[in-house]
Amino acid sequence: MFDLRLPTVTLSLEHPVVMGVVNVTPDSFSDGGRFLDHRHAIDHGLALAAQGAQIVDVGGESTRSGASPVDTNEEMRRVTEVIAGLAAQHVIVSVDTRHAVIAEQAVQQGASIINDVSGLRDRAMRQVVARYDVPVVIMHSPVDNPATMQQHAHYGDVVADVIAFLKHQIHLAHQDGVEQIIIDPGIGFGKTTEHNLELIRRLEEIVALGFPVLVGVSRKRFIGDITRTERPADRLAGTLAAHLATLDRGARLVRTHDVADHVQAIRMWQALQT
Ligand code: HH2
Repeated sequence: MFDLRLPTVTLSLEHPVVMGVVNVTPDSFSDGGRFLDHRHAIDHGLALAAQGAQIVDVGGESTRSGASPVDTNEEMRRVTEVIAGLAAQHVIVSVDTRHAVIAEQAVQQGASIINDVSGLRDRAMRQVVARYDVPVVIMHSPVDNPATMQQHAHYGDVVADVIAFLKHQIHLAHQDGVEQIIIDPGIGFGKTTEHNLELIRRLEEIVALGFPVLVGVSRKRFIGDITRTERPADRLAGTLAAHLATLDRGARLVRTHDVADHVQAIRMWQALQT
């Protein structure tokens, strides 16, 4: 059974864990601009925790394809106070960042998990994770900068390629002393609709690597494509169907904007497990 050893508590992954999303950005694809105000972002994070999010993921840079990169000072300004405010209320916070300086500052402010959508490519990031001994999410993306990722949606066998990447990054992480690793196939990151479906269909192959698996499909474009739903906020039903399929295949954590609905669906899903 997996447990995450966090600086203040141990988080069990025996039952599925819901990670709620707070994007402190003007341009995130589904909630951009809603939580730029720090007080508002903290209140939203507290509301997600009250709804049953066991982790609140705070990000200051949109990873949307084509999003403009954010200067690290600006990213720092966006997330620091929000992380500190949530941690002060005993919320377990992960920081969604590709930058070692932000990760370090975030951990000092009370974040207890680092969520790196560039898959720990940066050695400085691996060193921060090792130094503070916090769990890290290693997510697959074909390139470290999401701005250009859709130009790199080319794979032989997408599942095999994602597994090869994850294995390599796990190896580098271990070499640098990183101990607690969560892996993530990076749904929507440099992938077509068919790639995303294939990764979910064959998620067991990723689960078989032996690390807890996190999946985040929340409101993403491929759900819009499959269900013909244009507005991201209208994609909850499709999101839930996909997330429950990932739990069936062994995922331990799901990352979502819609926490209350996920908590309800997962309770039902759990009652049906034998
Ligand atoms: N997806 C997004 C951002 N961070 N982290 C992990 N580990 N896995 C994911 O699938 C993932 C992630 C993209 O979603 P969102 O935060 O809603 O949008 P944006 O990047 O535009 O802020």
